[in-house]
Amino acid sequence: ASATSEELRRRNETAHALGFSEAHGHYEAPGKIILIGTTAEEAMGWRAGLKGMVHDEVAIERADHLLESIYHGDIADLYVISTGAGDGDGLRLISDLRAREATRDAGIVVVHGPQDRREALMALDLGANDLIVRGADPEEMALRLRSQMRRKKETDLLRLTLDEGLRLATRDKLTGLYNRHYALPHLDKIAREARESGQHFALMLIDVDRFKSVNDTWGHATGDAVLIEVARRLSDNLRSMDLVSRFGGEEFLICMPMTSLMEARAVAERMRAGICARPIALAPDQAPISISVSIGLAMGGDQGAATPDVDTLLAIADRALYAAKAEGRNQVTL
Ligand code: GH3
Ligand code: MG
Ligand code: MG
Ligand code: MG
Repeated sequence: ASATSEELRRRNETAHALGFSEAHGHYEAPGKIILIGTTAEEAMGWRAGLKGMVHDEVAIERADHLLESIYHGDIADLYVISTGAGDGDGLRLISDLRAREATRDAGIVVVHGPQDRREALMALDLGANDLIVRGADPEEMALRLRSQMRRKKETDLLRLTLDEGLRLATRDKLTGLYNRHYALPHLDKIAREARESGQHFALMLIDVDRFKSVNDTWGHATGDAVLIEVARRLSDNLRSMDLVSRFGGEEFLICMPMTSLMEARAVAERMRAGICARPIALAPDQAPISISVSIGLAMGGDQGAATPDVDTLLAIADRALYAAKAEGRNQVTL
C-alpha cells in the first residue's frame, strides 16, 4: 500500500522526534546504554574502551540494583550484561528485562568467557540479541552496540508508527473523540453485554442547533473550535465506561452502559444545560458564542429478549432528535 503524503509527513515527524535522520537513514539522537559487569571494574573497563566510539550515554549499574532502577524509571535502550554479573547469575537479568514492559524491546548484549559456550547459547535462548566474547577489542564491542542501538531505535519508530496508525483509524482528528467506525462495533458490544447482564443502557444522538449559522457568521475555523469545546463539555459529563464519539459533522453519539432512563435523562439534561448556559469564549477579543444542542434519547435493554437491535435504537434516537428540533431545539426528547 502506498502511504499518502499526510502519512509520510507524520512518519517523518515521528522519526524526527525519535532522532532519526531522513538523510542518513539512521538515528542520531543519543540513547542510553547500561553496562553490568561481573565487577564494577570490568564495566569501567568497557566504558573506557567505548569512549568516543558511541555517542550514547553510557552508565554503569549493579546487577542487584537493576530492577530497582527500572522501577524508578531509569530505562536504557541497550543493556550489556556479563554472564558473571550478580554472583554468576547474569543470565537471569535477561529474563527480568524481557519480562518487563519498559525493557521488553531493549537491546541485550551478553559478554561471556571464551569457554562459556553453553552459557552463550542459553543467553540467546533467553532473548539476548548478541554476544561478545570477554576480552574482545573495543572496536568490536562498539560496532555490536551501535548495531543493537540502531535496531532498538527502529523498533521504537515502528511501534510509534503503529500506535499512531491505530489512533488515526479510531479517533476523529478534530475533536479527538472516537469516530463512527470505532463507535458502531463498540455499540454492538455494549448492547450484547447489556443483553447478557440484563442491564439497561442509554443511547443519545446530539446535534448542534443552527450550526450552519455559526460557520456563516464566524467562519469555518471558529466553527471547528466550537465543535472541540462541545466535545469537551460532553466528555466532562461522562464516566470512563461511557462511549462518546463524533458521529458526523456536528453530531455526536453517546452510549452509556448500565444506565437507567432516569439517569440518562439527568445526564442529557445536564449536558444540554451546560452547553447553552455558558457561551463559548474562544478569544479575548471576540464575543462569546451562544449555542445549544438538541438531544435524542433511546433506551436499550429494557424489553428483555425483545430489546431492539442497535440499528433500530439508532433510528429511535434519530427520530427523537428530529422531534426535539421540530419542537424548537435546545431540548432532550425521548
Ligand atoms: P439544525 O439545528 O437543524 O441542526 O441546523 P444546522 O445548521 O446545525 O444543520 P445543518 O445540517 O443544515 O448544518 C450543519 C452544518 O455543520 C453544515 C456543515 O457545514 C457544518 N459542519 C459539519 N462538519 C463541520 C466541521 O467539521 N467543521 C465546521 N466548522 N462545520 C461543520
Ligand atoms: Mg441538520
Ligand atoms: Mg445541527
Ligand atoms: Mg446535523
